[in-house]
Amino acid sequence: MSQIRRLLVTGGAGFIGANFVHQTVERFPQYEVTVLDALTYAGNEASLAGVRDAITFVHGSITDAALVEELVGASDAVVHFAAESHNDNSLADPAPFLQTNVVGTYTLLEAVRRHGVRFHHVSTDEVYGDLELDDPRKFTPETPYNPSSPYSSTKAASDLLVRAWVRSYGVQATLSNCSNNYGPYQHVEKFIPRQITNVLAGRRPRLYGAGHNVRDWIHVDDHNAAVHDVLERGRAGQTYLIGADGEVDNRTVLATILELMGQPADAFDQVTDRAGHDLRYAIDATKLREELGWRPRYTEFRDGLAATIEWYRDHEDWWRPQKERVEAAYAARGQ
Ligand code: NAD
Ligand code: TDX
Repeated sequence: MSQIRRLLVTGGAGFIGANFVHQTVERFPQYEVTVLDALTYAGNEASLAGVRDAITFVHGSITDAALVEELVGASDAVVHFAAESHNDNSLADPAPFLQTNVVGTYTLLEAVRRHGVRFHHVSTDEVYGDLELDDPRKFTPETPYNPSSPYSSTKAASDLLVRAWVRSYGVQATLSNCSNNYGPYQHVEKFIPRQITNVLAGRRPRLYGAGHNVRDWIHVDDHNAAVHDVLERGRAGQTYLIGADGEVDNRTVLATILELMGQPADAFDQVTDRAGHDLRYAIDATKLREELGWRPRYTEFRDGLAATIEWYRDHEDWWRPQKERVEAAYAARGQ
């Protein structure tokens, strides 16, 4: 049984973090949850509506050492989601990615080191670079790091900081590297919500290049259930890869969205490809499954996607305020 009672969640107003807070309040009511979030363009307090009374919300940055010191000192464990998370933004301006992903993670590590607090670092499969379409291999915890973008290289840097703090200072940390998430509360800049809200707003969906790129989709609730498993039962210093065998190419994802939303199959535009666009990600989650007994609940991507479409249909008030600004920024880049 875990000794954790006071849980600090960084980035809890973002997509995965907010879903994590909802799941935690529901499944683990014994935790006292504090969220630390800077409420950047990607953070939205409305994503915590419904659980707001069950948690403490602190508006602030993980790069604020004094604030982090105080909050970590009052916690038994930290689950670290906060990041600049969008590849396209990192190509346009890498600076905030260095500050939040690298300096912010460093700031948290120094605080957990001083206070002897358990740390879980949430990361991405993108640290491993990409695979050829016909490569039979998937990413494993032993795959060498080879990140492509400013985003993924700063996430790789943050992972390496965590590993070094484990080895050099004995920090009690675990890491997880997950594949592409989908589900409620995902920002409209990301692929799936962008296309769903384009259709809902009467705009044409936008596919980068030929759309042959493959992502390994996992429902956000399955990701977060795995994070809880690692937090409760993972071994300190270990890396767990999280994925649900959900490889689908972008063209097929878009075709499924169009079909589920009653649109013609050709009702989309092909636009300028992403610079350095990773071709394929694929996760081997054997360690997570065998060591911690984790299993995904969303095994039919089409069903999860249909539920996600319904969520965006029902929550226009949540996504609409972001939509125009995001599309204007894409349009300026020819995307
Ligand atoms: P997101 O962009 O939706 O949310 C990020 C949150 O962090 C926002 O609420 C934002 O306000 C907050 N934040 C940003 N800078 C901050 C700072 N300096 N201090 C405090 N808060 C700050 O991101 P997401 O998609 O929910 O991703 C969460 C984490 O999961 C990230 O670490 C990301 O690398 C990782 N991850 C994401 C995916 C995915 O598919 N989205 C997959 C694997 C791993
Ligand atoms: O309009 C679009 N059209 C398009 O074809 C957008 C926004 C994306 N794409 C493509 C690019 C990718 O091949 O769709 C794929 C998915 O794109 P994103 O949603 O931007 O995700 P990705 O770059 O794969 O990264 C995501 O998964 C790993 C998250 O944003 C990261 O935070 C996470 O680490």
